[in-house]
Amino acid sequence: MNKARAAITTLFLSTSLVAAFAVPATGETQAQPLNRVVCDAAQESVGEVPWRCGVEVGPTRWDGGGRLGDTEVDKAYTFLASTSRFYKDRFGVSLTELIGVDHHDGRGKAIRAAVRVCRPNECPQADAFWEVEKQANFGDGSLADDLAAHELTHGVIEAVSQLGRQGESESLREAFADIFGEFADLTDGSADDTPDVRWQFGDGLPGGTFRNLKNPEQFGQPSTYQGKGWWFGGYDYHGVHVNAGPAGKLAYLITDGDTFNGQTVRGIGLSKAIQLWWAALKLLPRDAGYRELGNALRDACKEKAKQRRSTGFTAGDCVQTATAIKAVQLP
Ligand SMILES: [Ca+2]
Ligand SMILES: [Ca+2]
Ligand SMILES: [Zn+2]
Repeated sequence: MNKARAAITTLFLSTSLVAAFAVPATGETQAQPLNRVVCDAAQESVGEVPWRCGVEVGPTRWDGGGRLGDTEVDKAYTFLASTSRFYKDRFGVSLTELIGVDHHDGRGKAIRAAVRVCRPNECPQADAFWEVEKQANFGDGSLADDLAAHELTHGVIEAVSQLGRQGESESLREAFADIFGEFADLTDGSADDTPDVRWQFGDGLPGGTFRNLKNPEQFGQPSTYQGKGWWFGGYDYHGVHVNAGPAGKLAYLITDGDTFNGQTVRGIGLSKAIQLWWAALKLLPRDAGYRELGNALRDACKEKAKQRRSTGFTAGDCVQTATAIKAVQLP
């Protein structure tokens, strides 16, 4: 008995020691203040050679210093803040702590971004991408609130989820990046948040909207699992984005509600939808696909409804969530 108790005490001690030094996977307890570093790639190719903002290339603007007045740099700087505010306000997560990196350049752990980024043989180019080296890269004309939040959310997904790097898992990475990108856009209070652009993705870009979560078909994405427009040709760059369609549609249905595919959904509203998708992201098992997404959303809702007083979720919200999942025909 004593022996067992001693063993348990030791276990507790070592667990708390580990807890004291480990960075929590979700970053929820971190209070790291916002710290940004933004660089101008000036149309250099990023991705093949080491190209770290703050190391190989000096920063243009950072928290506490630098030069104002470069439109692209200033936009990136602003969107790093608005996306950080979204994660802080909604989930208590410090984005700087969670996805920032310290290059020992004197700027500390910071969210890093580069603008006017080119790719080998593609210059100028209007794509944006997140690098595993923890840097958001924006091509010419790729700066909008939803797309910036999309790229930073790739870093978040890498940090808090078990989503894999192939098949439907890779599509769900794109889907969650779009969904949280649009959630951040819808709640950032920007002047362009009008009802007619709700759920449009890239609406703030010079090139305009290029995906629509409410109506994925508008840009050739399917609304239902393996439905019209589904890409059966493999999960290359094209396929992963196309097959993110049903998840975006699902986020729209759960949030706003609608009648679709013979099902009528009463939306649970933006605040609860944001919490639901966050909980589901963290619940997804390793290499999850669409079947696991449906399970995670249903399970997350049930858990929240159990704590109705603190979460505001009701059993009825979970019925609506299940109906929406049925509407997009998840397996
Ligand atoms: Ca917005
Ligand atoms: Ca948008
Ligand atoms: Zn993406």
